[in-house]
Amino acid sequence: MEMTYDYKQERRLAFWFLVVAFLAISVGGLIGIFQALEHAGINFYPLAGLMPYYEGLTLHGVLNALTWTTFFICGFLIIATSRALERKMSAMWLSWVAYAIMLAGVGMAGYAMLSGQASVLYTFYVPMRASAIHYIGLTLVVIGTWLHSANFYLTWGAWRKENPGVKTPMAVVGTLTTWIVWDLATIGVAIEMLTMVIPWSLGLIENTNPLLARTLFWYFGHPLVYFWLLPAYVSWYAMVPKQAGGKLFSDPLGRLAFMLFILFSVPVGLHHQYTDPGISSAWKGVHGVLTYAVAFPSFMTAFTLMASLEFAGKQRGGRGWFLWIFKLPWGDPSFAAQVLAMIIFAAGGIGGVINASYSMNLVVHNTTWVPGHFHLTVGTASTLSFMGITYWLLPYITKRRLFSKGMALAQAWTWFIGMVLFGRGMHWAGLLGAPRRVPFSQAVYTQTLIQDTAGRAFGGFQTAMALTAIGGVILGVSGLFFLLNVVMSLTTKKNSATDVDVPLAEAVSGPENAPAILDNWKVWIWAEVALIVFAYIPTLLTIAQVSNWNAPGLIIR
Ligand code: HAS
Repeated sequence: MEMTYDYKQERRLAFWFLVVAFLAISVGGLIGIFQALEHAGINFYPLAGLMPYYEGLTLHGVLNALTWTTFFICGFLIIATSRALERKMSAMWLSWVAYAIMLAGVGMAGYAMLSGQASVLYTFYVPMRASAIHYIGLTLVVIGTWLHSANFYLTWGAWRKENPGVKTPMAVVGTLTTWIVWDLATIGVAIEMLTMVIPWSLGLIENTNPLLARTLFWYFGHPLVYFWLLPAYVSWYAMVPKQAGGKLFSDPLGRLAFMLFILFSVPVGLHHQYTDPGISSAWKGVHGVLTYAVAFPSFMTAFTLMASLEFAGKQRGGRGWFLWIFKLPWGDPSFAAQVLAMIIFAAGGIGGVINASYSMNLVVHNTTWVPGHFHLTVGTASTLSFMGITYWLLPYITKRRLFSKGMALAQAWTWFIGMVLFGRGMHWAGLLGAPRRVPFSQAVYTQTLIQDTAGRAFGGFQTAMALTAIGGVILGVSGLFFLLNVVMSLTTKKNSATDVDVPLAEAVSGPENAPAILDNWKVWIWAEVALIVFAYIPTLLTIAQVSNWNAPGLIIR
């Protein structure tokens, strides 16, 4: 019965998840253009009678980094899983409840941000204070994702019973890894919200403990980045090789990479806190070493993907060391977007490895280098991949064909070019010492502190910022192509794309070659729990001794 299952329920829910994702990136992306221009001294905020800078920056981060990603991931993974397992999801009602809770949460946070009550940026560091509505809204989003993830575990459990001895398909290995990493990571932010931030914002407790809050946040915050990345890896491993016209080079290597993400994604958060007082350098060093460990599965991924692409290029008649690249299906926007995302990720990932160095981090921390890094990673490796996925996912879900392939291709390339310029500008300015999260055209601080020899404001990094702004505008054009294509696709004829399927790839070396331990989830999860306890408990005990709950609130406008 399963082969004929039409996935209608899953497609319907995925559609509604995607609607929220698209709305979020529309508003969040538009504000991004203002951010980029502002850095080059063209300040639209007062001109357009818009919101204050930090309100804009908060909306930009929460809508793009938190909302677009999370809602897209929830929608995409439900399709990837049900189709790869060739069965319906076990508890769709749970996912619908999750969706309703998440929607209410985003609505609350959106209201708080748009009414100027939550200009605390996407990391909501205390003692900056927002309305309780914001924190409760964000917490509801997380609770919703827990329920949604439960549906995946239940479905996989049921599938396993029906298919004893069969290895979990690659798309589902990646999906379960995503949820395991996420569910373990969100424990940190849930504790921060429920025991400190929400009671404080409601006036039930007077003070907060900023060091403890930051540590709990980054316990969550770094695995959060793998929550953004792993769904792109689901597509890169399980789908792109097929789109390329070939096969995945090695299924066992892919499985090993995902298992290593389970093991190492969480116990690395202190690399965001190298400059924080009250945490021992030794433990920061341990997290630094573990960060190099978590980069390792991405290096393996680079190797496996390159081999898979070469296999496909040669299958298509390509020859030589490099010429096969031109034989790849560059005319397919879904493929092009994702491979361009990979190329950018190679640079973004190396930037991450630089950040992870305890000594190099001191040069780049809190400079525009860091937003440069994360626009190459979450802003491209994930986002451009998700856009590429949209080009087959939307037709699959709606059965309406993509409005314009040409526009989609132009979108992929403009994103790539825009991000090369933007990323170059932000990294460069950061190396010159430009601080992040500062409105350059307004800040007295930067204008007096950093001047060029002629005494001009923010001297030294104008050229870098001009590049950033030009890149930002090109990204804006790309975003417009994307959204226009999505909206127009929704108006194309019903049933004009009934033949679109989820592109699931086979492997040259298949799952039968993978050792059983790579499908033994308990081992990896328990090993991760042990590593988390080892890497965090001593630091949390020290923080309990050296820091106090003594910081009242501070409201930013
Ligand atoms: Fe990061 C800060 C370290 C990956 C996101 N990171 C951030 C922040 C964000 C973020 C949002 O150690 C800022 C948070 C804030 O607001 O303060 N990051 C790393 C490391 C990695 C890494 C070691 N980051 C990511 C990913 C993100 C992300 C992924 C989002 C999705 N990051 C840091 C550190 C900081 C940090 C410090 C703190 C900085 C500070 O001081 O504040 C690694 O996981 C990266 C490994 C990746 C690679 C690349 C592999 C390449 C692949 C593509 C191959 C290409 C092919 C194409 C095959 C080694 C897989 C071939 C093409 C053909 C045509 C043939």
